[in-house]
Amino acid sequence: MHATISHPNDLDAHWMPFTANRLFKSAPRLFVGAEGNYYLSSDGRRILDGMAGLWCVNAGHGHPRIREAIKAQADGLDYVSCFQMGHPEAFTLANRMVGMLPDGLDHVLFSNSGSEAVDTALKVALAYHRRRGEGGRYRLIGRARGYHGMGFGGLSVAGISRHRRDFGPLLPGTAHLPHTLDLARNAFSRGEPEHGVELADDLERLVQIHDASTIAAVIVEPVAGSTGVLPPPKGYLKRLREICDKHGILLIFDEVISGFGRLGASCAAEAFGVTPDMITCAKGLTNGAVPMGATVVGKHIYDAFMTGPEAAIELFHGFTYSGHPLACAAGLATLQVYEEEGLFERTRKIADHWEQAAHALKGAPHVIDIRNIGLVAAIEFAPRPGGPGQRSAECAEACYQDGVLVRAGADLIVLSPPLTIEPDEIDRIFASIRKALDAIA
Ligand code: PXG
Repeated sequence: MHATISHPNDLDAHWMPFTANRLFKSAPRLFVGAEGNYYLSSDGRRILDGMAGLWCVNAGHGHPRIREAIKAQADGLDYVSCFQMGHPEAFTLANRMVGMLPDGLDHVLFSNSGSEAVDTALKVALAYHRRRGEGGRYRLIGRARGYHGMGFGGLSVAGISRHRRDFGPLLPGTAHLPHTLDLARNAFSRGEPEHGVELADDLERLVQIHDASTIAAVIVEPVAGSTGVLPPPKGYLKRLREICDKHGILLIFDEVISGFGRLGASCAAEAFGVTPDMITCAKGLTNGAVPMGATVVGKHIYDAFMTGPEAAIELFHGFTYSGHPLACAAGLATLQVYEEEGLFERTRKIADHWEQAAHALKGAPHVIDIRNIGLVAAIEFAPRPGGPGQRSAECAEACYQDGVLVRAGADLIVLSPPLTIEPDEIDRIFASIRKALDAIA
């Protein structure tokens, strides 16, 4: 029998995700509270959250409106399936989302995470073509350095080798576009880089190799996030849209990070004026307070399924928790907060200060690139000879000791604070990074 009392210092049973478990458990970092732009650590310190949780707490932690909405929903209807029954909030939330997203994104399939939203989009793309008599379109195209979650579908179109290599051949019939990072031409760009629109033409190369009739969809993050913030080169997304249109290929924007305010708009599609056939979202949809993902599709896609006998299920897909009442309540309250507090507009305004503060790090030790757009930024370091990744890990640790939480990637510091961040807090984040860099070899 296992003991039924859990000891706070018994860390063994939880196999932590994306974590060096043994290292963490030898020196755990635990949080016990959060409010606004700050975490409270278990050693009693207030830590400025430079990551909005994990790119998700866009309205700040513990927002009273969202908290109350979740509580009220838990007091009312705890759970009902959305399979052949439902509850009002799922419909209301879908309507609100469609109302705030650009025209052409009209119907919402709910799920529980970005990974599920992505796998849903990929499956819908395949089924859509089949419904229309083009079942030969099975190929799914992603991009190098792409991150689309941890499901087999998303991983198959993703382009981060370390995430893929342990898991076998993944889905057959995928291909990848090149990534858009070009330090030689675009280092220290502010916002969208000047150079690289032609990288979208690689899709024509893939069409030449595979033939358009085998290609179902292209999926990209409009701004690649996890890999280290790669804003799209000017004109790139538009070019991708044109090539997809020319060949009847669906375009999917993975907006798990770029959706709901990060770019000062409802989504990247709005920010860049390019409408894909589907977007995937999660994270900021519920302010991270309850897990939820969503795949939003154009009317043309939905309509292609609304044929055949009325009594027939149109899409054999869904999850136990699709449209979960608590997630819907959190989502509704979150969207209301974004609107009432004008957070997307605020983001557009404060993004200038953010950009200046980020780029003021140019010239700091080891810094070889700074990239930013909306309220997101990455600072890239020259790797320490013989110790790749060490500088960013040491920098993030020093910032944490200084009371600022930033995310370290491979020789990168990645930042995406709550959209509620104040100018002096922005300054504090970058001052902390500067101080750390001055001390790092
Ligand atoms: N697509 C994108 C673009 C994402 O950024 C997912 C899909 C998957 O979402 P879920 O909810 O299944 O995790 C993501 C998630 C990081 C980091 O360190 C980023 C994510 C998740 C975990 C860590 O940047 N993004």
